[in-house]
Amino acid sequence: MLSSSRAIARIAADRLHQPLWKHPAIARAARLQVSCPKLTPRRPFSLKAKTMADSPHLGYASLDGEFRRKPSVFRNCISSEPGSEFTPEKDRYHLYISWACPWAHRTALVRELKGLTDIISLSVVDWYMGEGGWRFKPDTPGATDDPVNGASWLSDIYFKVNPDYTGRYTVPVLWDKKTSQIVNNESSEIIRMFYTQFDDIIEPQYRGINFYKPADQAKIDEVNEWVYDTINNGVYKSGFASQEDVYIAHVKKVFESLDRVEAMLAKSKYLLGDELTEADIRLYPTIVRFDPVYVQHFKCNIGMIRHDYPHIHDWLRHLYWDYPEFSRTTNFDHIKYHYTRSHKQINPFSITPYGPLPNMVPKSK
Ligand SMILES: N[C@@H](CCC(=O)N[C@@H](CS)C(=O)NCC(=O)O)C(=O)O
Repeated sequence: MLSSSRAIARIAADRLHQPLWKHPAIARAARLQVSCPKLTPRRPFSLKAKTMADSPHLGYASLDGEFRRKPSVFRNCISSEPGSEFTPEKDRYHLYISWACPWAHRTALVRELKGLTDIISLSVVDWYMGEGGWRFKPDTPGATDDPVNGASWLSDIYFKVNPDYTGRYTVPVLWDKKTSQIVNNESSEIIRMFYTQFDDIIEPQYRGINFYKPADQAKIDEVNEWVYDTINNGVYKSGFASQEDVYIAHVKKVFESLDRVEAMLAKSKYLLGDELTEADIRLYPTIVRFDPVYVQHFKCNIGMIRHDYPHIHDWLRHLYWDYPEFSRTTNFDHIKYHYTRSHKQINPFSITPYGPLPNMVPKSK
């Protein structure tokens, strides 16, 4: 429920046709907030600072308050080029994902959009991620076991490839059953392999669908760059910040970029015109998590998609309700439970907020 002053400000902002957070009353409140003395100690976890900051699994910020995502390690490519080690073949590759993870979400989505579900098999980890990382728990609705490697933990797969592995055990993982190794664990590269490399073996109706067409690449790259930094990863940088000034700097950038997206979607159906492109595919997993999780859990609460961003909201509902591939790969239970119950530093009692209701507003409203 909105406080009455906020509700009044929202109505006034609507009348002025400007984003809520730019309304003078809200801007004034935001300025006041910024100038408040810090109530939290600068290093809240001082006793365990080193361990916490170094924790690879749970999203703790570094000692300067910033969350920094580490680069992915396995970067091979599936390619039909002569001499390629990883050639496109049916039943050769297996994709490990979490329904909760926005990066893994992209890969599951493109696997569906490109008709690869019969070509590349899929395992889904449990939504809970603790100190040991992701685990397989097929009793959880929506999760599966690991029929390929028989692993109990995702880390087993990384150690199988390299017993001395010291990186993070992240999803997605694209696994090669033929040579028993990880092909790639970087979502932005996995989706591009899916666009083109399997075209000779997929059903004819999916061939030639390319969400990163050569003519559009420069525009897509440009949008991807700021969307990644300030929205996809921006929500994490806000939510995992351990100092208030760091959080405020990031949360403002999130909403500045949402305003930019809103302006783009006011002009066209998709981010870059009349066609769905990679730019939409990379934005969707963040926007679909925004109201249900990021607003409260990552404190990205200057506005909500459903109330403050009508064009983004229309775009989101179009993708979710009109494309079965988007709704089939969106599992709100895994999304909500994962964030709210895995990040104990943010939500120590693991109580999952009941709202907002519904997770996805119907198109007619
Ligand atoms: N750059 C990677 C990031 C993947 C990533 O950070 N996945 C998170 C889940 S949202 C993860 O598995 N984290 C486990 C960990 O950090 O130990 C990609 O886009 O594929």
